[in-house]
Amino acid sequence: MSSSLNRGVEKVEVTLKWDPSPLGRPPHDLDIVAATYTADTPSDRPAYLVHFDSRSPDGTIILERESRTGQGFGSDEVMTLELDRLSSDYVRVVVGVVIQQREGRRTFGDISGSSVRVLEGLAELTTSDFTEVAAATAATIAEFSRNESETWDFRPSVRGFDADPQEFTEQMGAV
Ligand SMILES: [Ca+2]
Repeated sequence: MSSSLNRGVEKVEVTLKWDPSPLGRPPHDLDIVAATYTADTPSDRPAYLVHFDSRSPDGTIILERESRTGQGFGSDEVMTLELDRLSSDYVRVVVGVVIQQREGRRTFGDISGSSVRVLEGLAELTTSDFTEVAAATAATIAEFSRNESETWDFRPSVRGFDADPQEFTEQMGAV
């Protein structure tokens, strides 16, 4: 995991892909979500969120690519997190994936071909194909926390939630 010795995790990329829904069916829309926390932030109220319609105020966490359908080649959604540039006020970042529930309840088991990867450079920090959370509608994937030496620790954290996107953003800090 931490081959980087004391350097800590500096810049990571989260990539997500999934297969489009079958022809004639409502689209499947998955979203990468990042929640940031300060030392004072309660875990149910992130300092700020980054997802398809919300940006980080300082540009350190960016959703580079988004999809509402899963169509196309390669990664459907990509988020970059420059943890080493994050203001020292922020001590924790949780990243997850949530399925939009506009067309009725969808779980990871309903979405084919879905997978998420967390990379630092070419090194894969964690990956999941969501089979362990097949009954969930959202899942946390990774947690980053600032340690005493002011660098960032990484912890894989695949945990399923039965929550819509709004509820998930209020619950994901509890991992
Ligand atoms: Ca999306």
